[in-house]
Amino acid sequence: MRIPTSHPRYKSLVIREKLVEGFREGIVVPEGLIAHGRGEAFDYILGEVTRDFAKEAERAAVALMLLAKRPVISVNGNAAVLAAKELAELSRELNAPLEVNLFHWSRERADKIKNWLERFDCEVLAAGDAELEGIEHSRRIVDRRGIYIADVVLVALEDGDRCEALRRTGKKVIAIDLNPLSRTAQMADVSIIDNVVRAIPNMVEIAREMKEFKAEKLKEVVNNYDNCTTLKMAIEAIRDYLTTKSLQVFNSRV
Ligand code: PTJ
Repeated sequence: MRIPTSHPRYKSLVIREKLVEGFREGIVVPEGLIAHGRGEAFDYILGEVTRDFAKEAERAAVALMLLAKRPVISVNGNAAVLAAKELAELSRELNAPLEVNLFHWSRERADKIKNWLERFDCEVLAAGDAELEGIEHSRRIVDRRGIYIADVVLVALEDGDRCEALRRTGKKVIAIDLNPLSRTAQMADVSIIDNVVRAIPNMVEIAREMKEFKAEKLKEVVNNYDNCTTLKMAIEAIRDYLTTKSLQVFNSRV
């Protein structure tokens, strides 16, 4: 479908169209379209911009990935469709492979997503030859060379269960999730309350800058970061955005 650039919700409609195409290609699952709707609603009441607390979290996340011995970027269907090129760029900048990890797993779908990502010149793991303990659903299926042995994992549109399971095995988890109230955001070590379409390109830029930093400086960024503050600020940002909007509506009555 052709969306006129003059449409006030142009960007949002283009993203929806990408997801629908991804669904037709068998990359996005129908549940992914529902999950996107929830994300859109949170983005709306965050003002559809990267807030300062999200930028701070993105900086802490990049520093943590650069300090890691075996960082991995976990990619599901939605993330693959929304930011494939940028995920590949981030993977190269951080020297961290992408790994296809799915809630709705099938060999065919995992391979399809691997091929989709590989078009952008990056290493993609998808062997599904190991299992994480303590998870019953398909997200337990991981790659022996990737998430299984990783010390830091970046996840997007994740579920709380796996976030918890990853942390139990001693891994640090960075989550991109627009909902500051989700179990994932509450469980992660670093919660990036931002849209994946903004967060990943921001992280590519930050990685280019921070790659030059010495380890001490990276550690300082990580140590100065407090995830509870991020979550508090995100919830307050939503509250303040809604208060401002309600006053605007009230003051504009005729
Ligand atoms: O591709 P699969 O098989 O792994 O399945 C992926 C889905 C998305 C279906 C699966 O991970 C799922 O059910 O996710 P949830 O539990 O609905 O969680 C999705 C979370 O991501 C919600 O908290 C949304 O607010 C958030 N979200 C949705 N779209 C975005 C987002 N966060 C950041 N950027 C987005 N574009």
